[in-house]
Amino acid sequence: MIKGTFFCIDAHTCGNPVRLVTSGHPDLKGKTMSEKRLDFMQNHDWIRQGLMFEPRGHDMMSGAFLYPPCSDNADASILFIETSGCLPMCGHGTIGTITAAIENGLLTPKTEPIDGRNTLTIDVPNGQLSVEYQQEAAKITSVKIFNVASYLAHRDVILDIPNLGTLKVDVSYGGNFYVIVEPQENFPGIDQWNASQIIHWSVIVRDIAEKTLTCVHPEDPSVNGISHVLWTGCPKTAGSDAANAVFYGEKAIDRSPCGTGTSARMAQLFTKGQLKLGDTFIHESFIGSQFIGKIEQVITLNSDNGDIPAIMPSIEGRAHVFGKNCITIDDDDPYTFGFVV
Ligand code: PYC
Repeated sequence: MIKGTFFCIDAHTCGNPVRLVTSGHPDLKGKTMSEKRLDFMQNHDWIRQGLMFEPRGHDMMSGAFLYPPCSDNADASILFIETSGCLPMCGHGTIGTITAAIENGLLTPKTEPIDGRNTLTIDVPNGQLSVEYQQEAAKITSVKIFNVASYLAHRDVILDIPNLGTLKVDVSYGGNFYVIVEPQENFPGIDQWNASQIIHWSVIVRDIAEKTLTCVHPEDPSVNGISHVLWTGCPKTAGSDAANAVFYGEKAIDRSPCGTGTSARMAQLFTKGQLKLGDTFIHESFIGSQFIGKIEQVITLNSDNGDIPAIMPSIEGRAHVFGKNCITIDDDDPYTFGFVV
């Protein structure tokens, strides 16, 4: 028997997939996207599993549902679904969702353009985003997200990694918590490692960092835990300031420069005095695609342990829609909820 039928628009942001699900939305309990995300994870996660994992998805698959706004001032809300779970925020996912939704008439801004800039306000599980986009005829040619406050959570932590040696890492928040590893004695840089090495060591580094360090968002404790590892190295695309390989889920390396990862990296570099207010930061992905990051504002976050210096970053990139599809999830299918090899 068919459990669910889902129309989807498939797109990619700088190479990383975004599957915008346009029908089959479960009714979610809660007033905020944070509460709705928890309800989805507790009661409807089979939809994510069925649509993201093989055979309907793959290791890197990532997607979203567009919901009506939760706040009075917002145009819409986004729930992110990924192989790694329901992220509180996803940068490449937002860029792809906005592009696919506007190009297909699923989202129209409430407000008129300001000074020629098209703007949107979007509720996401960990806060609210302002979004600006550029349009040429029917195509969205750029989406700029003003992301949530980002900050360095732990600095210069030594992790002992069996069979690799010690690594000095930082942990930074840009919508998700990232372990950031820069080139050093036991890590030569992403340009010297292949994808299998990055995936192999990421699983171990994330696990050890998660057991060693506490990461809880000061304003929303439901946002917690280290989900990603961001490895750095020499860029290869002209104009890039830095390069990364972002690991997520069990086997994925982000094909995009990763919006929340770029925000986390800018917060780390800002706190360590290597970027300042107003700086742009062109970040390159593992496949050489680019996002433009910028430090838009500097703020202070209040936590029980004192004030935390933080930045309000923006990330700009482009997505391309390449297909539409109707996916069914059937009880009789031996892989109703997908599988991970
Ligand atoms: O762009 O924020 C991002 C992201 C998170 C995981 C994959 N991409």
